[in-house]
Amino acid sequence: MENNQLRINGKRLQDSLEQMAKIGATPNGGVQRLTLSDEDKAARDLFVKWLKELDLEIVIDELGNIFGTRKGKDNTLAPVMSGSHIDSQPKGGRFDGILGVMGALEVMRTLTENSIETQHPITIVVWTNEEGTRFAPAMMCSGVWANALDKKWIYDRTDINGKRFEDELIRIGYKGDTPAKKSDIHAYYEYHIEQGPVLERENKIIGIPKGIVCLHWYDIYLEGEANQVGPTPMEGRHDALCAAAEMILKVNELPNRMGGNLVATVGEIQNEPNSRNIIPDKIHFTVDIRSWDDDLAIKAWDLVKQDFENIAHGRGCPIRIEETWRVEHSPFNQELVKNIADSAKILGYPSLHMVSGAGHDASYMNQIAPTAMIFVPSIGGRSHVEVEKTKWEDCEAGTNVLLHTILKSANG
Ligand code: HGY
Ligand code: MN
Ligand code: MN
Repeated sequence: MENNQLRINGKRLQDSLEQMAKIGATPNGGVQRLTLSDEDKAARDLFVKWLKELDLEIVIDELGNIFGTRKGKDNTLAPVMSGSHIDSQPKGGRFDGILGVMGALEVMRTLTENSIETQHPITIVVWTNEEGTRFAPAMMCSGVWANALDKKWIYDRTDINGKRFEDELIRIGYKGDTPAKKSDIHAYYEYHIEQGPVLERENKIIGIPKGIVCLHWYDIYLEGEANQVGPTPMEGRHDALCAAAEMILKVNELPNRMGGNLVATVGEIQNEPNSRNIIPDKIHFTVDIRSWDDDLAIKAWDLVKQDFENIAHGRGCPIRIEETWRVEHSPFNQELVKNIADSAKILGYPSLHMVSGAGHDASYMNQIAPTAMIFVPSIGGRSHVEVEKTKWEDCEAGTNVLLHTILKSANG
């Protein structure tokens, strides 16, 4: 069969996604596969089993990144790489991350069953801890692999229960010996759900991001003065939760104040002692700021940081600020973007150029290799929720685009 007649097996893709969705399944149809949890391990074990069935050369590195390589005609050439992540948000969706992994696996299966040989080798990858929800920051292990984050710092990161990243990696048996060090990559393609409303609104099937926005993460700690809520007069209180409340609204007002293309969110908060009859005295909350314009995001942070200092001072609640993580915006490789657009056109799928508001491992891969992404629509624009859903025919369409785009790059 001519290569351009090739199509993936949509039923097999759906079946693999449905098997993965059973691992960490939540009551309302989502998944919870937090990084380095037992559910993450179970999904990794199943993925490795499927790699073995394809006779791929499997490598697990010291951060638990999993690589499966299919030989090419010339194995001195750098591989074409494709993949994403298996970990999910708490009560997350059944497509985020795993679609890109199952899509790349389906491409490997299709090439193998049709005995297609490619010039370059092809590598499928699962990156550890893309979400950054249990262990911050996000895109952690592609970040180390791309030499942008420090392994030691990552190993010592702890979750809310004080569990260390490295200890959890060892516990699930995925701390490999191979150094987590970048190697030469001919092209990196990541296939992912859009996680937003644009493709559905514009009635398109394939999204072709020109790149990913910058992501800036901060952690804020406030000290107040706990006391009995009854006898303590309102005057002179140091209520840490009220200080946080004022700060959180300042974050929400930021995009309007900056007048530019920027989003700002407080997603996580811990309040202690969290008892209805004690004035709160210990708060931690997170700030997430994103924009295509890195400077605008930094200006926004400088502005709201000043607000935080003023509010903390006014309420007598000392503040500690951690500038936890920043990854620059990532404009993708134009040639790879064109490859995707050409594949969508040949396959007859309507496509749309756009920007990714969600972060992906492609943010770091773009710093070290030619990189681009393929999106398919999220129904209702919903993601990071149990109702996250993409039509099976769109999953199939996106995987066919991935197949032909990889073939194009793998045959030079
Ligand atoms: O935060 C993000 O956009 C990604 O889900 N880690
Ligand atoms: Mn994702
Ligand atoms: Mn996600």
